[in-house]
Amino acid sequence: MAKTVTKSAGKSAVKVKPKAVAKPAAKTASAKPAAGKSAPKTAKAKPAKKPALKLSMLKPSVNNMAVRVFARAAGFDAAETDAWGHTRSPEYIARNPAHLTPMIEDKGLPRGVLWESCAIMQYLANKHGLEKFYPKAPAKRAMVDSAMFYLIGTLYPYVARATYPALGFPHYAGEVGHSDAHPDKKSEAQKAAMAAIAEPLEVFHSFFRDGKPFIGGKHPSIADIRLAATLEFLAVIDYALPKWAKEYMAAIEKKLGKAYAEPAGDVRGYIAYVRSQAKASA
Ligand SMILES: N[C@@H](CCC(=O)N[C@@H](CS)C(=O)NCC(=O)O)C(=O)O
Repeated sequence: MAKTVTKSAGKSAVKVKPKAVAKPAAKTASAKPAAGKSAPKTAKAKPAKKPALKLSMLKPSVNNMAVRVFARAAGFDAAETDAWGHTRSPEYIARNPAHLTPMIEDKGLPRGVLWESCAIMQYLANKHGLEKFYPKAPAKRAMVDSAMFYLIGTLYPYVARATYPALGFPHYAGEVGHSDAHPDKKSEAQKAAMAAIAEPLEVFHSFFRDGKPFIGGKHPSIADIRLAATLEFLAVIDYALPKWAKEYMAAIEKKLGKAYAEPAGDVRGYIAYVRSQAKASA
């Protein structure tokens, strides 16, 4: 497996507050100040160590892009393993029977690994106190959760059905990819999914953002990262995004800088590649 160690949190990326920076629990438990008390001041405070993260990922995937953006924006020292071609190997399946990426490895987890992009971001934000990305107040947190569940359960299936055929993803667990229906029927289903995107997309704007720059308020939350990453795929079908969505994506990229642009570059590069292939064979 190819291993790439990413540089996390560039200049423009969000800095993790020292309080939020995690160290491996076993080593640091005794050094942790009591709740509510600040750490004793030392003459020369060492720069906070970035929390380590082991992530198996696929570069062309927006499910992966969400976690990769979050890891960089939150300042993790992320070691990324490119799992392309390995997700169905016996070794991978022994750890992750769902054979999915993104997947993190963490000794604190009951089974040592965790998949599902939103669950990964929720876990890391909880573990490291990253409230800027995932508010702690129950009502605010509920809105972020609702936006993410709505995305995974409603918007994403439409986006997948509309874009996966054009992206050349063979393993989509949906009717477009797997059914043995006539190609015309598949094309009809793809078009219907494309048409269905507009309604849930508008819900993110009118209900979840509700006049705020981001679902998270002034700062992008994990739901915003998940939404912006999802919308990246729509370029492959030349989907006409509404003006607000284009501005919203640009605002997230501006706010998160390299943390967003680098993983987005992998997705955009893949889209450019499949489009050039499609042109060449036309
Ligand atoms: N709902 C999941 C979707 C994960 C997913 O579909 N991952 C795909 C890449 S986009 C994958 O790893 N596929 C490899 C395989 O099934 O072997 C998430 O948000 O993480």
